[in-house]
Amino acid sequence: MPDIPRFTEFSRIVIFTGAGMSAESGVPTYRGQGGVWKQYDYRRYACQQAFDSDPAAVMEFHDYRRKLVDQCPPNAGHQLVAELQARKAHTRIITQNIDGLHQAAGATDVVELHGSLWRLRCDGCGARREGRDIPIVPRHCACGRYWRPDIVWFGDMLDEANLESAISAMDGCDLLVSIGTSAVVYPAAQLPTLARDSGATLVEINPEETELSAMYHHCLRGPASQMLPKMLPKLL
Ligand code: BV8
Ligand code: ZN
Repeated sequence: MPDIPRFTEFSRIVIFTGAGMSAESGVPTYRGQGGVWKQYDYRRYACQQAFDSDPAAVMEFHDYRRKLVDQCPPNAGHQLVAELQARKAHTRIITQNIDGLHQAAGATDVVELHGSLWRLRCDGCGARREGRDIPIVPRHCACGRYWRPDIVWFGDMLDEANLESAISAMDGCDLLVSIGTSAVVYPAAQLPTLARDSGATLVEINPEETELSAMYHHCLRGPASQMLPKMLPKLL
């Protein structure tokens, strides 16, 4: 197995994360055992149709998810990624996660491709609000409409600006580290192939094989918090 690449060897690093990045914080993943979509049918609780037909049930589900995630601290993997970004200019963090744990660990300028559990928007008047209120109150915007979780649900378009900054980060990087994603949700799953096409070194950190493992130069088979330190400079 060729030597594990070290962060110090690169100058434009992209860290691309999925739910596995937060697994060691206690946040359930989506498709493993105990996965969110195994317990809850997203068609009832986490999509536009459900919100349109039963906003109260959708908001209750998001109260529950906020309560769950609120107990989960950033883990050593989040800390290391935030440290790396602080030390190395041009390090970009692109996440599919909605838990805000990269930011809680001190990371900045995080691209949240699928939105945020901690942000609400009103599709009536366009208002947005960030907050950690559990349960979510008030339920209604001043204009009278229900606040909607500012999350990209299945069938929703991704935010154009977010997608563009993710694409340009992938096109311009020399190292792409994909951490804790099963690579099945599009268009996010496609992004690492842009890094490959631009000649970057590709590293996958995941205890399991994924749909895209074959394209990676290095697959570190283990949990994020144990695999990431292997990419730090060798001790003296
Ligand atoms: C869209 C919101 C236009 C948050 C989610 C082709 C092109 C475009 C779209 C599609 C297409 N084919 C199908 C579609 C539609 C759909 C899609 O991709 N479906 C899939 C399932 C086939 N895509 C969409 O609808 C997207 N919108 O494209 O709009 C359009 C519209 C209609 C039709 C065509 C085009 C919107 C996608 C966003 C959906 N939002 N959730 C929420 O409510 O919670 S889905 C959900 O999956 C989350 O967002 C999550 O971020 C995302 C990806 O999941 P992962 O993060 O990978 O998590 P998962 O549990 O799957 O895997 C965890 C991994 O971690 C595992 O591999 C595990 O081994 C590993 N792991 C575990 N422990 C650790 C670890 N790794 C490291 N360390 C550990 N300790
Ligand atoms: Zn409003």
